[in-house]
Amino acid sequence: MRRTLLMAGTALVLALTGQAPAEAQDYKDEYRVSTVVPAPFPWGIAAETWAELVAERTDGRIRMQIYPGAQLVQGDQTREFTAMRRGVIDMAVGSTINWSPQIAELNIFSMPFLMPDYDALDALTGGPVGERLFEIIRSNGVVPLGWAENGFREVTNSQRAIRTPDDMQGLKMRVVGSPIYNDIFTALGANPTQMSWADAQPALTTGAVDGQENPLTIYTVLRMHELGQTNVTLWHYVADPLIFAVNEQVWESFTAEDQEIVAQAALDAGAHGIEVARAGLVGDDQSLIEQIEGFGVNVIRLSDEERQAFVDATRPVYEAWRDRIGADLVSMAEESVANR
Ligand code: X2X
Repeated sequence: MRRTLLMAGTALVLALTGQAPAEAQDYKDEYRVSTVVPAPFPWGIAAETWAELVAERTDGRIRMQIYPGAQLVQGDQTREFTAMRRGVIDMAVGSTINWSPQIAELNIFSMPFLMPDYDALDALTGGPVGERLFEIIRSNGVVPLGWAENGFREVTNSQRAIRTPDDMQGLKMRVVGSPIYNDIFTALGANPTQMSWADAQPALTTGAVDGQENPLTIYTVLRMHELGQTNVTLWHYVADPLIFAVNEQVWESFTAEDQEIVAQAALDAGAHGIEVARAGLVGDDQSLIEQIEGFGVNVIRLSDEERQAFVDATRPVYEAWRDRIGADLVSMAEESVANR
């Protein structure tokens, strides 16, 4: 009798969804969530909020443990996406930069000076570009659920104020794991070295590199001014959104109700994470920048003409990457930015 009822229930779900129903009792004791930086960085806060909301709303059925420092891939953040696809990592809140070695289209956010402001970033993540990127990620065996934010990446260094591309000449710069960054900094006359975040921190501490580029929240939480990074140029050349995602098999193992909870929690955690990432950096509230100036740091705000010199110097890189990313996607992005 029980068995018949169960089969009838299964048939009903199959008829409604075309999928066999997942059983909550098959769940793992713990789901491993990869990030690069932990709380109190906005990135880690987004991941923790996601885990907390899911635990609360599933009454503890789904327990998510955050593993920062890309430790599940031995610190090599450029292998995070592959590990998630293969199920070595169950879930992640990951940077589009770190996943771009596998998904070339994600380099769209690293196109120099494509996004002049937060509205432009939102127009990409919240518009047809974001939808297209999520389709591509899905077709690679990973289920994307929403966006969070690392932030606009500003350039810092220990040697001198950067106001013109000339000021970059010969500076040893730590850059992230997409080759587009090598191209950008080479075009500007600097000397870029690609390094994981794990290696970047000692390199900054020992002075093995002169500078780096990261969002200002990374700068302040890490207290980079104490590592000699006393020149900060606000050039807003690229922005770094983050994606909440789940391995496909893990996703399919969840009941429809729990999928809904995990997805909604990602949206809610993303909204909170983005608010934290922008605090003190938008509109009249520039308090994060004032705090950095309060440390005695030389914060350089570029005039439109000064910024344009960097746009011009990196334009050949932008054009060279148009086809590598996909000319259609780049056009779509340019249109979204123009119509924001
Ligand atoms: O490595 C970086 O610079 C970081 C932490 O911003 C990313 O993972 C993209």
